[in-house]
Amino acid sequence: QTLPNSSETVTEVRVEDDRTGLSVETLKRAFADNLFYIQGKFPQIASKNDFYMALAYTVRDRLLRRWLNTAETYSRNASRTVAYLSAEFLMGPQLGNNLINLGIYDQVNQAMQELGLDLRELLEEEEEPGLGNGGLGRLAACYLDSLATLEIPSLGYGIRYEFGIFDQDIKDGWQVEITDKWLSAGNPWELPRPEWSVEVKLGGHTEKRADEHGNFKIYWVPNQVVKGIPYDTPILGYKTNTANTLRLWKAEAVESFDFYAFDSGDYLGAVHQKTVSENISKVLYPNDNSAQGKELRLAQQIFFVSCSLKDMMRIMEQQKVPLEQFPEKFVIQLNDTHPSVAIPELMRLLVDEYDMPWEKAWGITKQSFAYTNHTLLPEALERWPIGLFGKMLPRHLEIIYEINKRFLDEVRMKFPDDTDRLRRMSLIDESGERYVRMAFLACVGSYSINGVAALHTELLKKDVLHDFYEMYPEKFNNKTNGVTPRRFMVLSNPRLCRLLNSKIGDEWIKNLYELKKLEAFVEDPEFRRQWREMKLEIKQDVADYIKKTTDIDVNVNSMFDIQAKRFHEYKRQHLNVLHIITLYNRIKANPDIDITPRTFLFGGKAAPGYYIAKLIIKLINSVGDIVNRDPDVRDRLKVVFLKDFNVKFAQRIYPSADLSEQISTAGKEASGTGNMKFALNGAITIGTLDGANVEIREEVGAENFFLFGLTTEEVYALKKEGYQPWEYYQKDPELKLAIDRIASGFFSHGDPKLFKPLVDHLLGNDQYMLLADYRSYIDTQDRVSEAYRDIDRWVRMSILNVARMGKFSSDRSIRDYCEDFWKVQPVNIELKEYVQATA
Ligand code: C3B
Repeated sequence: QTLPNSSETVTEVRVEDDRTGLSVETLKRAFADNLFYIQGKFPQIASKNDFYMALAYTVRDRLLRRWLNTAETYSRNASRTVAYLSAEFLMGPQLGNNLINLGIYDQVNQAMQELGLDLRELLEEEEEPGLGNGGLGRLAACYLDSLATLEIPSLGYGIRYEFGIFDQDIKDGWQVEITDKWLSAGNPWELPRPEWSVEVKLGGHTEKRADEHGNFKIYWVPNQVVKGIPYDTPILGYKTNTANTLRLWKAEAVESFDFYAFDSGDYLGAVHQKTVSENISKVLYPNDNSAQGKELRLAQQIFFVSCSLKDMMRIMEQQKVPLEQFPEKFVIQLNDTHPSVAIPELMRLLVDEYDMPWEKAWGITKQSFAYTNHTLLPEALERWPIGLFGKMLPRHLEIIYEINKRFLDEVRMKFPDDTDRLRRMSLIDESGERYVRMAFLACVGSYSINGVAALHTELLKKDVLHDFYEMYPEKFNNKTNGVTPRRFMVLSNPRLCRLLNSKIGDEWIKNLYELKKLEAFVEDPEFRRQWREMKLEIKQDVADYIKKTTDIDVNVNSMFDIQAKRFHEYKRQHLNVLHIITLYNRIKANPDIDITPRTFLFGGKAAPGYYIAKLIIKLINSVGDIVNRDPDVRDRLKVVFLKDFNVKFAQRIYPSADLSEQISTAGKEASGTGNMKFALNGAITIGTLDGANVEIREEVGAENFFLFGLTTEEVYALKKEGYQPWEYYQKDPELKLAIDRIASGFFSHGDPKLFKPLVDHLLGNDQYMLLADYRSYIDTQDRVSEAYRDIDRWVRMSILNVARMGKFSSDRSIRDYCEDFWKVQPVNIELKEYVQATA
């Protein structure tokens, strides 16, 4: 093949069939080829990971045509694009999802079988990119899936952490953290794009100097410059030609360190500088729902935000879109406040680097950003101490002061003579040490502000952002979260899918409201029998897994009662434990008591610095040690803590649940998304009126949902009148006995000190009101036990839950975003047969 030598010359290169063909024969040949030429192995000595890699490359080859065509089409049309900025993308394993979305799962499964390999085992091999903590990061991943499926031009922008969320081990009942070296075996799904690297400035000071025309300008003199290198991962839509891009930035030193060595002679100093730069994308902060006011964290935020904005500007330049049209070309969605320094950074780029007048730049900025709030917890609302912020971002601090000055003028105009309002709304908190309030900055700089469930949005308007709601009511809107049925049903629950497809076809995968058609079969006893059998098979798989990993025997006819989510006091895993202890106490008081057998499964990580959360994990394991071994229990209760809950593991566990525990204190869980994944797989929820539970209950019907506990208003009212947890403890003998068991050292080899901090929290101020909700929870659990005994009734509830969950597809959420304020249209991608190489 000769290379074209002038712009008129066009060479057509036929893409080799081995790289695109989908027949089982071609897949086998391509797989063998990749094993040999990429992994460099004969099958006889190849490891499981070699086989996984060979298959991953075989699949990657088959999606590249979609990926390149998508990029080319967007570029040619200069399509309006959603830029989803997020510090976290909890993607989970890629291979299985790509097989599903390409529609080649069955062929590949057969090809592997014919080669004597087990596809499921190869899927297990993948080290998942755990670049997120929990709900917020996983939501971003679900949204990318839906954006691609709905053919919406979009880019995810984030950080390519070298170490993602830590792996969790359990030693002597305690959580132990292990660094997540997810890249060590190589990552076949990403392509580095070093030609699109950008530089980011940090630190230093600003100076006012005259430019070459004698005009005074502000110059930022940084003391550190780092390079951001983009790594692209394809995001396939389900059965469409669209393949969007997730672009993650890796930090490196600006020049190779030998450059510095030659330049300054300071070899070791130069190597040190390289390490400092690379540290920026080294590790994900492992906090969920709590802000870490660390310098490095702020460096991560400005790093990926600045890289991403410059990348958007590069794209505009390449597509010849004038900078003034930034808000027409891009809508930037801020996933919480983590990327909100994008607001002053865009101002800085426009004003300082493109010499735009302030008013014009501000007009562009406030039309470009939209902000999603994900939490009401005060400890999770980001605030940066002025000193730290100014040291890292001196120019951005000046810009924030200017934004604030103009904003407070606006407040004064709208609410004259209201100085307290000015103090409350200032972007700078001056009540003690001075802070930048990032949520307020996001509100001022965005044209849309949304919460993630109806109740959450109402509470934002009423409480945390009330002043901003009064100032800009038109900006506020709700976008209830959703989850992708591709990963959390099709991929994770093939048994359920087969059953659904046999009754209602497979339209539901793209239009989840189609599940409604299941209601027609709820009265069919044969269908209910099949449903029940399906659930049993799934539970058997999980029981085998539990046996293999923990050596605990569980009874598949017992109710699988599951709480899987990050550990946090507001999520109240310890309320669940109080229920377990209560059942245990009932058995101890009367060993022949007739109780519904249950298997309690827990999964989830605690932030490494969150002592009480880690103590709750220890408590679960300690209670399990006693309960699981006590002969009086006669295997009617089992308590299992499954370590290292992650996306891969979540996919395995959700389908097996009978009961889904969604028991947060009302008003604390913004939405929850695990609640949706469980219900979509046929679990019944026991839950409070919190987050999206409220809407799930509305959809599935109150009779198919176990509601308990105080409402948000009741929580507020009780707090106001002076909540006394001690009184509940004194009044309720079952509660008292449960807490006394913990306090006495019964679960800690007679050591009353071990769980004392936890007991003190509960009896002292009980911030999350476990004691107030205990009785209602226990009584409701008794109703759950009763309901489970009537298995036919339970199966009906399970079917109706699935049938009525259509609303909670992330496709619906994304459609709402698109129609309501993103104003972006789908772009159809045509697959071209040939790749054209032009000079
Ligand atoms: C979470 C919230 O805690 C969940 O209620 C919500 O469903 C998800 O976000 C997605 O919206 N969240 C989180 O995971 N991390 C934060 N820092 C804040 C909220």
